[in-house]
Amino acid sequence: MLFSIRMRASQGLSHVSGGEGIYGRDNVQEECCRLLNRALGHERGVPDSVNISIEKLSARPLTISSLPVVTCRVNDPVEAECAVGRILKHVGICDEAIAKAVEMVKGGTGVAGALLVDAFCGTMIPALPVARTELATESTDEALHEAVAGDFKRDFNVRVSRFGITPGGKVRLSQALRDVGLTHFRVIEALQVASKAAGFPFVEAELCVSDDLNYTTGYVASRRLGYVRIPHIKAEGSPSGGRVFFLNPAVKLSHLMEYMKKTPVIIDEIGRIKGVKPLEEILCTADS
Ligand code: PML
Repeated sequence: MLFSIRMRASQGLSHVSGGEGIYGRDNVQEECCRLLNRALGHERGVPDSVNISIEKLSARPLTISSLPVVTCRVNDPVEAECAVGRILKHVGICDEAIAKAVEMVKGGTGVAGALLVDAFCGTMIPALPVARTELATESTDEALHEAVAGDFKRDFNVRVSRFGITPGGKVRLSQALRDVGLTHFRVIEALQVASKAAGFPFVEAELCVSDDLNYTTGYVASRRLGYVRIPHIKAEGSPSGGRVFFLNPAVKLSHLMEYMKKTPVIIDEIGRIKGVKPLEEILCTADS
């Protein structure tokens, strides 16, 4: 029997901390305590509200591999932004979409979920709650593509949910990450989100920057280049950040929402974990 556990902590209307995983019955209590401690000990202070939800999974999770991991060698935010642009362009994202995404994460998206951008023209795509998209037909799917006026924080973001890693996978992943000097819990958690998202064929790429003040490494993920970590993606002490999915415009949004929010996915096999590499090598490796 497996349970999906999700924690969300907020300060006023803003998301400040989150965490998620899939666990067996025996680990539910321990994981809830761990997530609660994370929320209460957050660097931005004690949150106004902490919600922990525990759901028994009725479907068996899809088993997937984690994306390969590499860290790009960059020295400062200017080089980091250049690397983000080069990587995204390399995997087929248009300049307008790259500029839009960079601008959004620099400003701080202020939402726990991912904003959606058309990978090939750069317009934002609204994401409506599953309850509304469950009724969507092929024709309303087209309508959902049209950018709507109004609160983009409500309408444009999708939170990836119901993902996890098997206990054996976690041991192997932690060891492989430790071997290249990576011990922060964020790497394991973000890799799970990125691997689940990359499993959806219409997600062309993802850009993610932590909104934590002192966590300055972000990533660009794609099936082609894997999970590319970008240090110095923002300045120390900056509250900005967020997550953007670059979508192939042929996507059916109802399918995307169903997969991201509802389909349980668990990592067992671990992709290759590489250390720090220069950008050119990361781009070349993908072509070979
Ligand atoms: C987050 O947890 O807010 C995103 C962190 C992304 C980077 C994790 C890493 O160091 O690989």
